[in-house]
Amino acid sequence: MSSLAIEPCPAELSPSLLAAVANEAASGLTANPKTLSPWLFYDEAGSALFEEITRLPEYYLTRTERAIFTAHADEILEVASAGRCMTMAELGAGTATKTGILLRAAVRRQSQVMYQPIDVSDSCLIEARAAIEAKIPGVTVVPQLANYMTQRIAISRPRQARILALYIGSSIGNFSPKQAREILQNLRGQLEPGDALVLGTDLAPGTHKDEATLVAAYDDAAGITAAFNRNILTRLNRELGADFDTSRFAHRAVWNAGESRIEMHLESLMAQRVYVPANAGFPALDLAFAEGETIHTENSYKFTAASVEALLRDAGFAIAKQFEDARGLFAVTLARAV
Ligand code: AVJ
Repeated sequence: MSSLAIEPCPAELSPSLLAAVANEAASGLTANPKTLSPWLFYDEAGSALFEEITRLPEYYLTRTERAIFTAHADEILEVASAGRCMTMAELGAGTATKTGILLRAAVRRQSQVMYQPIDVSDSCLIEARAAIEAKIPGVTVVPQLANYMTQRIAISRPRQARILALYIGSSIGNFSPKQAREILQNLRGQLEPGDALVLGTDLAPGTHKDEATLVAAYDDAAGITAAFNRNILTRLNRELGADFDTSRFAHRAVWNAGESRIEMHLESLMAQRVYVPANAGFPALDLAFAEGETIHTENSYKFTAASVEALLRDAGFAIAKQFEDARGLFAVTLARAV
């Protein structure tokens, strides 16, 4: 398969990004329990580590979703378009290999397809446009710079086309159920009845999947996920001048059954202090860590067929079709705006 993988985007520490990072540190590290937002993972080094994660033997998510798309792309496009011309819009980028499978299926049905990736990173969007237009003739990329979590998105609809929205890669898993509902409601606001959504969700452990399989995906033997998690501290050292000793924090991946989520934490291996200088108007932080205290860095929510359906229903969608891999690890849901 020809690769559409997009190179990690170059680091661009604009004043607004510096302020956003300083804000996360000031609010998250003074909270109890301490937290940091998962978007902080994705600096240049972290984006490269995430690409590595997607190829790990334990991290079944990416390859399983890709296999579902490969097996069902034509059917997804057939059901979604219902005989009409369509345009595709995607929340979040960095998943261009998987999007490519659906885009190729779309250009088999109609010679020209408009693809609208929506992302917060300008450089990612520019690279995505170049890669896709070069590799998939017939696709016109119309990027949109927006944060789909905090801003209203605007999807354009050329000549009465149906919209097929993509929210794949288990990206929705980073958000609480309430935030997830808001994101899908925001998206639904741009759609008309009959438009479609492809939602990729990782599944909770149950009859088909054991907890160990799930936890291993977030705690791989090669230690890549541990490096990805610790990189958040390296980033704060570089961008804010903090003095974290990353060797004094251990990677932890924990299944929280009550909340149906994997949690990633960085556990302080000893009592220690960490200093973060003042940045962008945020005050300096003199932080105390107890031995065993953690920084909660990520939630990755896991679903059941029923919980996906309930989430979609609350946002104004009805399920058209649900696809799972043979091992019952991952679900791709095709829903229709009602
Ligand atoms: C990019 C949010 C889908 O939750 O599986 C991978 C991020 N974190 N390994 C996920 C992640 C640790 C990933 N998502």
